[in-house]
Amino acid sequence: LTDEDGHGRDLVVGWMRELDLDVGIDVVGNIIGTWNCASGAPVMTGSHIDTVRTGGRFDGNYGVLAGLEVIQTLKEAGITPTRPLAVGIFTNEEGARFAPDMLGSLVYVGGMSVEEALDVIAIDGARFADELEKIGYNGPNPCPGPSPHAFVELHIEQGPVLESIGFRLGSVTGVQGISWQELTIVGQSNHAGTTPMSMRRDPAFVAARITVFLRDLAMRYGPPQVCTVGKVDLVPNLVNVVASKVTMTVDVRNTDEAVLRRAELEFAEFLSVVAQEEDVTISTRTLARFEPVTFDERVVDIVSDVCQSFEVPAHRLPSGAGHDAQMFARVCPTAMIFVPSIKGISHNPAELTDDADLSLGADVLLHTMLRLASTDFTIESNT
Ligand code: HGY
Ligand code: MN
Ligand code: MN
Repeated sequence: LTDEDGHGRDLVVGWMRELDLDVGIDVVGNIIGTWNCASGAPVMTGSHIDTVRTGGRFDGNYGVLAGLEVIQTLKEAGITPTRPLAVGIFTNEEGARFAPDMLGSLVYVGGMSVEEALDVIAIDGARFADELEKIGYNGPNPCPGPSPHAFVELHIEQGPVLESIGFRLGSVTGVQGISWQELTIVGQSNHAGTTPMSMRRDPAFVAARITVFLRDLAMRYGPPQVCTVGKVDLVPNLVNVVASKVTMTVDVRNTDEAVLRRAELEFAEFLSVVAQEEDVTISTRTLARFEPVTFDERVVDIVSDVCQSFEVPAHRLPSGAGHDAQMFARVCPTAMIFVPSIKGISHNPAELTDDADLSLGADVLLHTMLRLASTDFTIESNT
């Protein structure tokens, strides 16, 4: 919702209009471009064009641009799908400034109220609704939005799996559970030189113990358990002052909900012990909490079949990153297509994927969308 986000939105909306799509903008700024070439609920693809501040060019952008490329290619080839095709750009997928992540698609599917979303306060104190209005994307369309016939998202893997096993395509089976918390640790600021160690109530030390505990927990649990401390703000953040307060974030994820809950419980117990030992207070605030999602087997199979039709087998894997598709799985048959990330790097300007893989992924997206358009999901698959 920065000015740069607004400019990016204007640019992509311009491309949607060049494709003669019907462009709708909703109350939390989601943008849906629809090719109304037929009747019925659309097959929808799409992703996000917001990035983490230090993000790469492909995370999100790739899925949106490939969706537009699919429509342009079909139009130029004179092929009219049997259902409308839609490309969505979902607001605030990253959640790094306004939590939670996937906020736009979550509101779109009715998982968060519009009122609650509009009142979210950013890490820099800005209010969501005000920032959305500033860039002119507080649209008229209501949320929840209409459910698509099916949803498929094309995305870079953002991890090392496909590259490490030599696969060019991934047929994504689901998304792991996500638990984000903000911790506020309050101790006592003091003189760095005169205060004996035995008298300190040092939140910076507690933050370090928390970070070490989370690393140990992830190592003890083993893969796919991951824990990340991404943001630590000390007050007053001065060389010769023992900090009075630390605000930090904790990102804990696992594909298994029961294990994720166990990790959260163990962490909560540790916080109460360390608060007592170090004589500080620790308060927690949930920033995001999404259970693991399993995609519709029928759509996952269609993705795999389409990949096979290109004689490029797809590896089945869960997504370590959150995606807008995990929200659409709540309302319609949904799955994802992955292409490899070189060296598994993402949320980093060095993020990169080979051109050949990018275009192969877009080809798979095109044929998957056509297959979804001609699939009647009301008939229980007899397999
Ligand atoms: O945090 C995530 O997994 C996503 O990039 N929002
Ligand atoms: Mn993404
Ligand atoms: Mn991302």
